[in-house]
Amino acid sequence: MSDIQKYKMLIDGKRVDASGGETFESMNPFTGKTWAVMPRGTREDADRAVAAAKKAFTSGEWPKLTATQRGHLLRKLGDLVAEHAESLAATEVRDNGKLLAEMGMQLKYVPQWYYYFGGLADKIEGAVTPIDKPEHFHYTRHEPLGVVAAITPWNSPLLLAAWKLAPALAAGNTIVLKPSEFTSASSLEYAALFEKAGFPPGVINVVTGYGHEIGAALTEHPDVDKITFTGGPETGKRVYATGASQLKRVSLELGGKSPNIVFDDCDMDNAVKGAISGIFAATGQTCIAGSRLLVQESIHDEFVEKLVTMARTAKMGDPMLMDTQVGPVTTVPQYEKILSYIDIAKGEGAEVRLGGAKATRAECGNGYFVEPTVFTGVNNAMRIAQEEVFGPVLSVIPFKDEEEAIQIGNDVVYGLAAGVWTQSIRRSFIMAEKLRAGSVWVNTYRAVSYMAPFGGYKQSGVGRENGQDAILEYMQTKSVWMSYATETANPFIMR
Ligand code: TXE
Repeated sequence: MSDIQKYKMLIDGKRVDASGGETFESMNPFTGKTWAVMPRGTREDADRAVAAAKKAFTSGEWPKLTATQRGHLLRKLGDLVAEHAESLAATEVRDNGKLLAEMGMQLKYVPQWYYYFGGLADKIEGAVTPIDKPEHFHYTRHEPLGVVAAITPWNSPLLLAAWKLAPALAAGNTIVLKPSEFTSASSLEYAALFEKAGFPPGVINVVTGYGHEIGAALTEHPDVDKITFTGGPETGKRVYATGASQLKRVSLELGGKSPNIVFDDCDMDNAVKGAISGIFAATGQTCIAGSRLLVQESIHDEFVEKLVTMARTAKMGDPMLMDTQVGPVTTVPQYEKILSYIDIAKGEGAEVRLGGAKATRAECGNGYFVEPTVFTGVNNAMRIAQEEVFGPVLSVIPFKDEEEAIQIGNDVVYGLAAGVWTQSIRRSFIMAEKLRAGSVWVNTYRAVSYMAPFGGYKQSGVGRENGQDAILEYMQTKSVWMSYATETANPFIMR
């Protein structure tokens, strides 16, 4: 038990255990063994963290800082993330099973969120209105909301925390961050950087524990002004309903069943790579996974052949090795869910063209691995085409023409992303317009940036992250009226 790492939460600038003293274990999905224990935060801990965030919002140093000074702190945090990128990446690989090759890239990129929103902090300007009332002056102010509860999932903890923290802090809010119980370690290590960067105590708090315990307590807390949540659709709906009961601001980034659409006029080799990165990167555990591959009938068989040939070469194994291409599934429930969807697809009559089972390759050891799986003969009404699997499982669906591609592409409850592979400019514009998704990629897939607004249409979410849209999700507009009339008008008449 001695080499098991013990973590503490961060509340009001102090490293603390859970109030009840309880902990839970975190597993390394490659070894299948417990490697760390985390505090099992309680309702009381949620109260303490929210109280600290509220105090930091209303008194002390934070509310006195200018927007420019907040920007400096954010940029300092970005520098510190860059400095600690290697060790944070290693923690994420151990806790989450993400590939070191991907985490290295991701953590080099994460600082950009702090630099971008640090720069944006002092550029959110109100307006002077040419108001229609004589002898009145009117202007607007964009003000922070207050205490933000940021709830993150297990698939990309530090990246998704940055998507929330950077705009929320730039806007002047204070935060309680709760990472997923499956992958809390990196966020707790991250917490050490907040103090180093110079954020006053209580501005950013990090609590850990189960979603139905401390997660629910945060969303129900009357002093939480805004909830920003990334996670599964069912939990998202519950969080939305809880937020609605107190009319809190809520933004949600939920699942997807994104179509990756391949036309017969595409560059086929590029499209094959795009299809593979859409579904097998990050072991398919991404909300933007291109899990429905729509292929035009005229090239269907040739394309599937090329796709399967390339996907078959994917190297699985230890995520710490730089040449591993497909790592383990992060959690045991997720592993079971993926295998059960593979059975569902088989039961529905889909044909396994690749994989279709757990991976028993020697290099996968005792880890939770699923073979990269390709199903053909899928029609869009099947559950495998309608429901999010969140794993390396691709459903190939044939289509006749543009019109049918749009119809099938949009025929799901989700609308997070879509890909289009074509050499036609006309078709690119039409598809970009007609696909009901928050992000549309043409001849590329999985591109995201701190500059580009990201979010869902339909049941994929509410609100936008990234880009200039994101900061306004953490602000509210105040209308200020001033009169310079020498005499106040008739009080019984509305002006
Ligand atoms: O997510 P949850 P889970 C999808 C994916 C996956 C499914 C379930 O399909 O199979 O969701 O994953 C916290 N009040 N995505 O169970 O439950 C929880 O502690 C407040 C897509 O891991 O949504 C964690 O911090 N919070 C997704 C966070 O919510 C609660 C990424 C997400 O957990 C809570 C991950 C409650 N009642 C999974 N219950 C994406 N959009 O990328 C749980 N939580």
